[in-house]
Amino acid sequence: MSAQDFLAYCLERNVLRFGEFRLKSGRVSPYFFNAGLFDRGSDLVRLGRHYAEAIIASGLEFDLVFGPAYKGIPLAAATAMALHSEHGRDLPWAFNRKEAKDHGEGGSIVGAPLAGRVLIVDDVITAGTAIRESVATIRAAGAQPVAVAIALDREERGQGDRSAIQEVEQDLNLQVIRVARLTDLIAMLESEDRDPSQLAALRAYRDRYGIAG
Ligand code: OMP
Repeated sequence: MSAQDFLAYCLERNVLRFGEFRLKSGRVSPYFFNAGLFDRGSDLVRLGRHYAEAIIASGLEFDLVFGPAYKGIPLAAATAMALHSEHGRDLPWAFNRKEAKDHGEGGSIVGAPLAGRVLIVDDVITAGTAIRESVATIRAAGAQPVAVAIALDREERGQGDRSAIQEVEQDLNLQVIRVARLTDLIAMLESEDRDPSQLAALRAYRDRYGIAG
């Protein structure tokens, strides 16, 4: 399963769309990746396999899979299942609540206790804001975030001049594992006979907000 197979599937399921979208960072993007539209059981099976394959290929050593609320939760569950069913790795997994519960079992972490080397599973990194929150949650629980696996690396600049991924790697000390990146999407559109205006808009956006090179 290649990055382009994954992106073709995202286009087919409308998870990846072209248009005009205002992002969390305030940037206005000609494309948007909406992982919430993986809304069938078969989507989760397939998605989990893509994440698990990228994670195993990276050679990362880790002890626990963590899904940040809300969108990361089903992604982490699907990934933990695929790590077991496809790769024989039966690992603990957990997620956080957005608001700590003050009754019943209490606390803000659900699932396995956070411990050891934690792999975060999330949807997209643009400027890197969301991932900072997850790192803080895991550290506060006394565990060590070591990597983040994402479906799409939009390959944009972060909060400063470096790429968002460089900021995450250098400032948060996290390895970044991605199923696909903007470069893969542009290459795929170039190889297909598609609407040239979509490709032009993607290139213009990359020139404005993308990483150098
Ligand atoms: P940063 O926090 O800027 O890295 O943006 C990542 C978050 O933006 C993701 O967790 C999503 O909530 C959202 N997002 C998408 O889901 N898909 C996109 O294509 C772009 C964004 C975004 O707003 O940048």
